[in-house]
Amino acid sequence: MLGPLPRSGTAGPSSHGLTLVFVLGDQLTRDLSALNGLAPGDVVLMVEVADETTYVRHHKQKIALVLSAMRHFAAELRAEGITVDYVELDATGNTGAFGTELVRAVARHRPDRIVVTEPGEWRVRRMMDEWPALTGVPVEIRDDDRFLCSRAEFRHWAGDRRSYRMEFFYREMRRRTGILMDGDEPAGGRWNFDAENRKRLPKGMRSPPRPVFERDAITSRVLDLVASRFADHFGDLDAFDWPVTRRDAVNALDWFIAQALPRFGDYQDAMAEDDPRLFHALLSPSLNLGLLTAREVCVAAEQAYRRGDAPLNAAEGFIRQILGWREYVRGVYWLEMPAYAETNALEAERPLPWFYWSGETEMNCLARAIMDTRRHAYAHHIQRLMVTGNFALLAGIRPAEIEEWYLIVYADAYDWVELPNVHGMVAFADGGMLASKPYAASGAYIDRMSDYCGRCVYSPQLKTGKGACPFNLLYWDFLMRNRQKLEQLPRMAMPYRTLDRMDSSHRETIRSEARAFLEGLAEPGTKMHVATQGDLFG
Ligand code: FAD
Ligand code: DLZ
Ligand code: SF4
Repeated sequence: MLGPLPRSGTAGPSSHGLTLVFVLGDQLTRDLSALNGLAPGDVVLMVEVADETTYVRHHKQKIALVLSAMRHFAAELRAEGITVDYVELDATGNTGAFGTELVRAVARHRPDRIVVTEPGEWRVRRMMDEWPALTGVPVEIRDDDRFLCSRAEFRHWAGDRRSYRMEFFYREMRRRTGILMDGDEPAGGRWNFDAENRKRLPKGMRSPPRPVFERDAITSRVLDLVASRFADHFGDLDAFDWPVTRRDAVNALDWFIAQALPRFGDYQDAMAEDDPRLFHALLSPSLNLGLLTAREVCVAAEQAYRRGDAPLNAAEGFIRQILGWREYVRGVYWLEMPAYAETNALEAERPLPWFYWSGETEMNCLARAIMDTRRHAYAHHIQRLMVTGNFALLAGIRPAEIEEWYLIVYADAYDWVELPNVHGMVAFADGGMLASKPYAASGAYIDRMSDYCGRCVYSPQLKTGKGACPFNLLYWDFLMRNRQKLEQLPRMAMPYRTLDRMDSSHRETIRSEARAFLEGLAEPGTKMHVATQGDLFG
């Protein structure tokens, strides 16, 4: 059971002299713990720094989103009468790093103390340990209470387990929060509607038009800055259309609940070439920046169900993603880092193929998912997991390279959420700590869930030979290559039984065709060879 836990670091009105409250770019929440108890005369510091915009070469839209949302948040605080010291990226004297910007701000304001909310990432948490010595001022680090499960509560739930299962955690969270519960029982008598939530999109069905978020002067200035300063980063800017304020984000939530949630469950796993976003919420960037809270989003979905505006399989399927998966991966991240990122259980060592950047591959599903990503800094969960992720798993791509790709290309990507999803769910690099089996699938799965295969040069029906879908070859080859590590997993018994029923010459053909395909991925001089990103994405 998740037990009650003490909260540390929440403050009442300040009994200090001047406090410098440092708000990071993904902490744009008015009732952030660090902003709690702000006194007259206190100063909020926000800094745009080169280190954060380039520690990986983020998609242009991600940088624009974070900077525009930061500037809007600062303006909202100022409108309340709060003093905000805001350092723009191009400001004279900007040193480009959190620590040195804090030092400069301390010289400007001479605070008695610095208050900050713990960051989302391990990398930044380590930096914070250095700040007292660096600035000569005590630093109070407060809990991030925007999550429904605190780090300590997750640790308590995890106990001595060496592997965790989302389903059990999720049920505990339902009980503990009361979300979608009727007394002690799950609403509708069932915890899980996954079986109903795997429908293929019927021919002719299209998602409703999405709301458009007008670019104001702040966003336009940021887009110009990003276009000139980060021209060589991956991704297009022209389709930028993300909510940059809480008001926009609430409008996006309202639109989703009214227009898309009713069909979210049924078509949650479907993929459509001409309608890539389907009935998904596109709320992850707003949630991860702090423009929306996890609780309000779950409550809005529950209320739609209670009003009869959305079926239970939709509300449950959606709430499971946030109350379940989102909280779960964050819990695993903080419990297991930093060692978590170092494991490579399947000993995958192949470099990331070049087409992950260019989209130039004849595999239509991959080309579509990558081009959608490049245009929108977005792909939905099944594109990430079962197309780009599945290919990387089957091809044995080095986990660190896949992780970096995912951290770069999505507008919602932050280490705490990207890393467990990629390292654990996609690459199975943690050996099963986060998921009970690798999410590996052949072309048949992609064909069942999408319309990609109809426009592909390969055929999902062909298992070997000319025109055979590479996912088919790679799937069985992956099982053979990793037999020792995977066959003891209960959920892998069936695929291994099927493999064993194949005659040995067929298995040998698969092996040699898969080997040839994988060697082709690395051939220098082909479209697929791996190179540094250079200036190719302008
Ligand atoms: P919807 O499908 O509408 O889902 C609703 C919400 O549920 C999302 O907004 C998100 O907050 C949450 N959610 C759903 N699945 C997950 C999950 N597995 N983990 C955490 N939250 C989840 N999500 C991120 O926010 N940032 C990432 O960097 C990220 N990287 C991912 C990498 C891989 C390989 C995979 C398989 C998944 C990743 N996810 C990530 C989870 C998920 O794909 C995105 O949250 C989702 O696609 C966001 O789009 P949406 O808001 O339309 O989601
Ligand atoms: C992602 C990002 C970017 C691109 N730029 C900034 C920035 O200039 N200033 C800032 O405070 N935060 C930025 N961020 C978000 C941080 O990377 C994020 O706060 C840390 O990763 C901690 O989770
Ligand atoms: Fe992808 Fe294979 Fe279908 Fe082509 S045939 S779209 S490679 S799954």
